[in-house]
Amino acid sequence: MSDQTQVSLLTSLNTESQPLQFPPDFLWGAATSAYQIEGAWNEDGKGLSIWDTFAHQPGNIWQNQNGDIACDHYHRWQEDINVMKAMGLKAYRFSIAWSRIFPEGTGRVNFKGLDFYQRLIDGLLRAGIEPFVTLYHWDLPQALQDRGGWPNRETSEAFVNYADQVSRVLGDRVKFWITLNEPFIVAWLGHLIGEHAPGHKNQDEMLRTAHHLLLAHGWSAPVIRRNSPQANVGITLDLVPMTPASPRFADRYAAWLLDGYRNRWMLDPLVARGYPLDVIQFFNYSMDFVKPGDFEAIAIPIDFIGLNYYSRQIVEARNAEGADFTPIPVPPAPEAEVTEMGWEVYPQGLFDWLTRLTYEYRFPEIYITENGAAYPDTLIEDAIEDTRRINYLRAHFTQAWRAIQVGVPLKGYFVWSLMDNFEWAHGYTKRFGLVYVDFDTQMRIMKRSAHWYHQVIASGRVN
Ligand code: GCO
Repeated sequence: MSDQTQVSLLTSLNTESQPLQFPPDFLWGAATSAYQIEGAWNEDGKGLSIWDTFAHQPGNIWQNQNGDIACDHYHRWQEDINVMKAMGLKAYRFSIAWSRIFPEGTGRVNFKGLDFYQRLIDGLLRAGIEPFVTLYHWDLPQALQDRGGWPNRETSEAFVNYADQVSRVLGDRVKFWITLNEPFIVAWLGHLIGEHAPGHKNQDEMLRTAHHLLLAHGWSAPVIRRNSPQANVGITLDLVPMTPASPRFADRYAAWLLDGYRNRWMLDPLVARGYPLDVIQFFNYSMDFVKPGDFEAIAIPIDFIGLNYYSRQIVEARNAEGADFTPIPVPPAPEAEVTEMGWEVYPQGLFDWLTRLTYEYRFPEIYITENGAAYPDTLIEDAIEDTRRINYLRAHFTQAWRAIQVGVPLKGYFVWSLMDNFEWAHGYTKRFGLVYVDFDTQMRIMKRSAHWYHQVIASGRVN
């Protein structure tokens, strides 16, 4: 099918009348990350990560909660695989805690840490569940932070060393590798806003962090491929559609700038476009950290892009009349439907990103590596009737299906999250899980949405 035909299909699809049947080999899954579920923060030789440090500092997390125990997945992984089996998951995305493998960030390997992931991966494979491994989901070893963290270019080298060690040991069994999860969030929330570890507020650190993360990605991809012959290597980005608050030029331009700041800043270097010039000029960034050869390294072709999609952002210019185009985020309209995070439910944005990643950026394959919603679930007589989550997922699955119809190479979909967990600065207050976790007893209960998802997976059909 030509691009022309596909694009004209964009407008002619009538989703009402067709059964939403997904391809038989579509990888339906669910996702988690190490710090959010594992607990066992100081067991079996694990070193400290920046999230251990950050969460232990009073005032950073809601009610000073932390991930010391979290879902106790480190001890309950077998039970958790059983839950995945009960749900019929075909794939499971999780992350590896770098400081379990390298307690000091580099140097000595802690084999007990690696053993945990070997057991988990072997267990998944026995259950017929494809492991999707994320190497970095925000928990930098504290020892590397002490040496300057991501703003220090040597951290990218340390990451390559870590990726090398892990892919050597797990590379025979793991076919899907995600180098980084949401590098923009690490740079922005961690180094400019200070809401995430390490809690810094410095624009220069933000830019250096983003660059060194991308370098870590680009440098490690060939190493992973060497160690893991069947490897599919990708990177996961959180992408946000920017909607201008009005059709005025100023608002459209502000939305485009924010798209550059938040989305293109990560996407463009990956496809050999370098950093977006409009953003560099508008914010007057100093780019002295870019060295010869960096862009070539970052633009190494990837096998897939991972898309984390939750919501959109409405944007206006600070002063349209005065030609101050500084992008200002606008809250959702009062009548808009929002999740418990305050995020607008906007399924159309998923379709828009899937088509943009395909037709503008030309990524060969796409996985939705996170999509889901937090709602205040209540346990009533051993059941959780989370109808709103089902509606949220159904609406987004529908957009994914539409995208496949117009030629988007979407290969799989991971719901965030497998189970309720530690939602970063919000602690345990936001429940994203398909599975309910009682954090006092560690009991797991499949929510109604998990049963519904089971049906979707079994039939390959959304209804
Ligand atoms: C992210 C992280 C997750 C979050 C989820 C909900 O993508 O931000 O991967 O760890 O928990 O997105 O906020």
